[in-house]
Amino acid sequence: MKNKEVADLLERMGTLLEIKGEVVFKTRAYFKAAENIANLSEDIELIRRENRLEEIPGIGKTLAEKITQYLDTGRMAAYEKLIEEIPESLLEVVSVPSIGPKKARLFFETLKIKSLEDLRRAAEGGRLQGLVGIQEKTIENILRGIRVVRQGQERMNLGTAAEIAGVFISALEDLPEVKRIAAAGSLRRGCETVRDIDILVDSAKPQAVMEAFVRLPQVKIVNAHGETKSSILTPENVQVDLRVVGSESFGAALLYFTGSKSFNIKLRQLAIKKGMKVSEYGIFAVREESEERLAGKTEEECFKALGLPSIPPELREEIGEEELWGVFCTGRPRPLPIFIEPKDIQGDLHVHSTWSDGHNTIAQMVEAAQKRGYQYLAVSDHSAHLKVAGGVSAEDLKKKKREIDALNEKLKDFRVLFGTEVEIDTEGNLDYNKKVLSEFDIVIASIHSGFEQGPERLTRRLVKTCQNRYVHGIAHPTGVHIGKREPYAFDFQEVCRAAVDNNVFLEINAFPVRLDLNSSNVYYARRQGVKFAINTDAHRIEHLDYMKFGVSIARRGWAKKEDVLNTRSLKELMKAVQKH
Ligand code: DGT
Ligand code: CA
Ligand code: ZN
Repeated sequence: MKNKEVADLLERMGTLLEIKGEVVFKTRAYFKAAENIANLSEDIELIRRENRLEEIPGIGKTLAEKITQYLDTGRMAAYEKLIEEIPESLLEVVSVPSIGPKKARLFFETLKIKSLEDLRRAAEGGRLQGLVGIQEKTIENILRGIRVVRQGQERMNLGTAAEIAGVFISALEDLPEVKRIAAAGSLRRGCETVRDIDILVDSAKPQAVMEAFVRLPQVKIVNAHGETKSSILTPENVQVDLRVVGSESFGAALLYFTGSKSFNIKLRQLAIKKGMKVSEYGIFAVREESEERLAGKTEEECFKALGLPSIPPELREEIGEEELWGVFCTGRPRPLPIFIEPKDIQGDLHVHSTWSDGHNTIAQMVEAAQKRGYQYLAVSDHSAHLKVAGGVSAEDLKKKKREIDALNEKLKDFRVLFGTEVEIDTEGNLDYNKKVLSEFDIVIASIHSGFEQGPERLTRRLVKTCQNRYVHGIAHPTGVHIGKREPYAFDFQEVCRAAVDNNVFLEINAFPVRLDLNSSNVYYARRQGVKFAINTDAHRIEHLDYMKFGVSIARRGWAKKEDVLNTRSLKELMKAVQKH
């Protein structure tokens, strides 16, 4: 399907036209068309073949012609003409958070800034000073923004990594030569971001596996093609490394290539103390004359040979390292706690519907939640003043409530919760009044503006929100947007304290560009007694699948089932969120 490709192209075109200074109704037409195409469930090439492009909302005759030309020839003349005038690399420049189309045009016209690198040089060289609307603080923000964008180019988010790895694994797992296949590295550990993808295969015929791998259609460039190791780049320039090992050492290799490096070092030190050796080939007992192989087939067997329980990949990190090795290195090793698992989740407390900026109706979201075995779903749409995200007016809330009541009458063993994601304003007040707030089953509050206020005011806003008697939880508490925006500056310790004191949960937002709280936040907050909810922030039914990423983050923060409120039954959940 070329839907995403076409949508991306129109989106880029809209942004470039904005930089050019086109009128709003024209640029908006491109964004709207891009959005509608991205949301199609049908293949756009099929629609084009049947001459139905103009039936897509927001697509008129001229746009339909442009899309047809692109689908038939792989090029769009209007786009190519536009980028002669407005260089494509300006898209990088506007991806910096503090830079909108107007600033990008200003920099381009006055200083010939065409790319991120041009911008960095100009900012560092003091050449932005004195331009209209540019203050010292703006320049600092720009430089910080450039660093975040660069990091985003180097490391993808966990969701993207899982998706790409999944494509390669499903393409290879059915080969007769492949006995076992698994992702290793930072992806297996569930890290928020991943630099490259490591895949491991158990096979007695490495060459056949290598051949199949480098010939996959998802391979753009083959950087290395060896007998047991190959490395390729995908069209998105993501590096995928594939290694093949024999059955007797698959477990040891998986252990080794899962890392982290720091965990591997600790493991080797422990082995040495016990007169053993760990390598990617196996676990060995070291004797004077020889080495005896103790384990290697499975990871479990390797851990056992070292006298350890199976340590979950998410724990093989510097986060919690002291706690982890403290458990094993004392005279009386304790068993590890039992950490939360995806199957423990009973519902999602933060999803959107067509009442705000969601793509699916409440009924569709509910059906999808039931398919996932949930007991409840809180439909937490944006509040009135978040206009960009179609916030629900107090008036419309009554209709939404009636819709939910009607659904609940029909549903068996499932409950739709009347929720909201209410805006915290710049002073820490909420977007709905007390009367409106008291109607909801679940109120989660979040910040979408005023990120630059500085730590004092931001902390005060969040603490005040925790103290609000109608608020049950804080959504995406740090505001991070992976590859786009750093967390806003605030005192996390103080907010944790306010959350505990006021019985407010902090969300682990599972949406892959958020993953907010992150693993370190969870590890810290849990030790302060904070309770969590893992929510997907789904804007369409498919997004409900992001739950697993949130669960990985929770596990990386050593969270147990008890720490996460949406592992509880509906009754227990409602009891747990009661405010005193
Ligand atoms: P990434 O790719 O930066 O997101 O993080 P990782 O952890 O996937 O790192 P990567 O891809 O360089 O290596 C995968 C694993 O292989 C790593 O976690 C541990 C193991 N490994 C690779 N090179 C070394 C090394 O030089 N020493 C040790 N002890 N382990 C290594
Ligand atoms: Ca890696
Ligand atoms: Zn949301």
